[in-house]
Amino acid sequence: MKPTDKIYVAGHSGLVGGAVVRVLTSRGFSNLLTRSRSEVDLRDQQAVRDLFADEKPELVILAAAKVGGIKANFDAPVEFLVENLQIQNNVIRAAHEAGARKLLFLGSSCIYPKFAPQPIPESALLSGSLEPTNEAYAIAKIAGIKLCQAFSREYDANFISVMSTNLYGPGDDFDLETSHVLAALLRKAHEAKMSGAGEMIVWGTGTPRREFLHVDDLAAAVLFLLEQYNSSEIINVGCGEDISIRELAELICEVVGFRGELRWDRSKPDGTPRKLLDISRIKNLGWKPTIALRDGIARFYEWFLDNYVQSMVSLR
Ligand code: GFB
Repeated sequence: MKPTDKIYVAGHSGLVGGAVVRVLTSRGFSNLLTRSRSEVDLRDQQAVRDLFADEKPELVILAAAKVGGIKANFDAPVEFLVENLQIQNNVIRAAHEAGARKLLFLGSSCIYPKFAPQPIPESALLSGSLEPTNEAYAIAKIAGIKLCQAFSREYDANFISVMSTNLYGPGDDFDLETSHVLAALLRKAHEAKMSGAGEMIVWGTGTPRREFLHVDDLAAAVLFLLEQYNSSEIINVGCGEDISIRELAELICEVVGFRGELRWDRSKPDGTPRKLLDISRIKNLGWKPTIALRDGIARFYEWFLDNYVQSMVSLR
């Protein structure tokens, strides 16, 4: 890759796309192509075709997707399925038609079966039934993987698919209806501390286990794979360790400084019992995560105070 390569980051204003833009910029890539949703709606096939025909990016990072936590996924399966299929079908096809040299498609650990062996190897794909709470999103992402693989086989395209574990970090969603667990609990713990509440509500039973990767680590892995990985076989990216939701809630309370009780809302779903990725494939290539969970949460809390809390204050 050259610093002058034209790289289109689809979804640059999201959690992953934002981190990818930061890492590319910091490593000297100066020819980045980005478009906001109001400029180009990626669900619109003609708009996407026109963008690629006009701009002809050499490299494409497909980080645009409709995403959300367990509740958002469960409440809106139609939108999660249809919008993700539209976005990825449009972008992947247009990238091929416009002659992109390489495309990197971002998937998620929820593509694997609910009861996959742990840690989950890439070979577990399509070996069992999916977790129902995020089946629609998972089916869309599996279709994206298969489309990239089809382009590789039929047209010799260098389209790779990267499966990331649960992410957190700057640019995360803090809306309690749609967010993922880590951002939700950070906000809840902060608000409970500030209001002097005696307890904070956490969904489910606390027993599910999840693996959390700081989005800056994922972005570094994306750049690493863009430079080094040229296989149509999917590849996992995670931190290699998981933690129960109870342990996560306790850790967040400690970092934030909330000393009240946790109250479990068992009417909310637990989702899949465990989701830990086997990251030996990417480790063997020479990549490893650098941000430990406690440090990552502390950094993320600082970002939350400087950005999210500040923006709320200025709205008042
Ligand atoms: O992060 P999360 O929403 O999604 O929830 P998944 C993880 C676990 O945290 C579940 C529990 O067991 C939740 O019940 N949890 C506890 C909470 N308190 C909260 C809370 O306040 N908010 C939220 N959101 N969860 C998503 C998928 O699954 O993971 C997506 O739905 C995607 O498709 C994403 O794959 C990475 O880890 O269960």
